[in-house]
Amino acid sequence: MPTVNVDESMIALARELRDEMQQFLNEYSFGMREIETKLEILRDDFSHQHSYNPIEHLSSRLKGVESILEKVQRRGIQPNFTAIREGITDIAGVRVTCSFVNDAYRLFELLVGQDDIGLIAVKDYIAEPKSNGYKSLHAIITVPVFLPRGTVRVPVEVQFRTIAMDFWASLEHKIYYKYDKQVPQQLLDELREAALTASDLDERMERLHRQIRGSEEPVPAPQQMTSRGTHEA
Ligand code: 0O2
Repeated sequence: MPTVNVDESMIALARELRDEMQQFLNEYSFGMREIETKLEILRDDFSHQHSYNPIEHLSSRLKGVESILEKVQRRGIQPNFTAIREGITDIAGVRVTCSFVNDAYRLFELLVGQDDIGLIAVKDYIAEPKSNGYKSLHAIITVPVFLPRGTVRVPVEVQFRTIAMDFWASLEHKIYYKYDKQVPQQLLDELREAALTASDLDERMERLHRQIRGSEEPVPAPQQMTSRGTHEA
């Protein structure tokens, strides 16, 4: 095999870039873990205090490098860490799946109401679904991450949705990619109809749930709590 002359300085540069990229992604991963912990604490406290669990499922994902670069290109963002930090706010994502719409809103309020959380933007696709039928409540929030080199505020996209919305979105996502984003009109129409059926199911289930639990409010309104999380008289 012929020997290739490897430029040492190029290798050093590549290693530096790799380390910088790893540090960049680590910050998002730490922020994501902070948010997951906050949601787990809310869930566990409700389960203990009210024998009621408002969260059916919690999941999180870190955007892959390829997917970040695709968004950088699509949005015309400068390919440097500072510009990417400012321009892309869904590198860290947490999804909260609830049984009922009401719980999705309550958990959103309880999370963004916490002292160390900053609210950057909200997209309420539950109140205003997308034209394809997609529903979810999206919040871009920031959370402080305390590192030896200082504190960084990390943006995390949190999606709140019901089980029915989640079922619809995961199927729609699969169809979208199966047809390489060119979904036949008939399927699009059926998906829109299925989204309406899912919304109808959400309403019925919430009504039934209210009948069973009566006027009892399993998840307290956040304004009833002090900054230390204790209930005000
Ligand atoms: P993944 O794999 O879930 O992370 P963008 O579309 O990202 O350029 P923006 O404004 O950031 O623009 O998007 P938005 O509206 O806040 O939605 C971002 C995320 O919401 C998506 O992330 C999906 O998770 C979800 N989402 C939004 N619209 C739809 C939809 O029509 N169908 C489904 N199934 N999910 C949707 P990613 O990064 O696309 O994917």
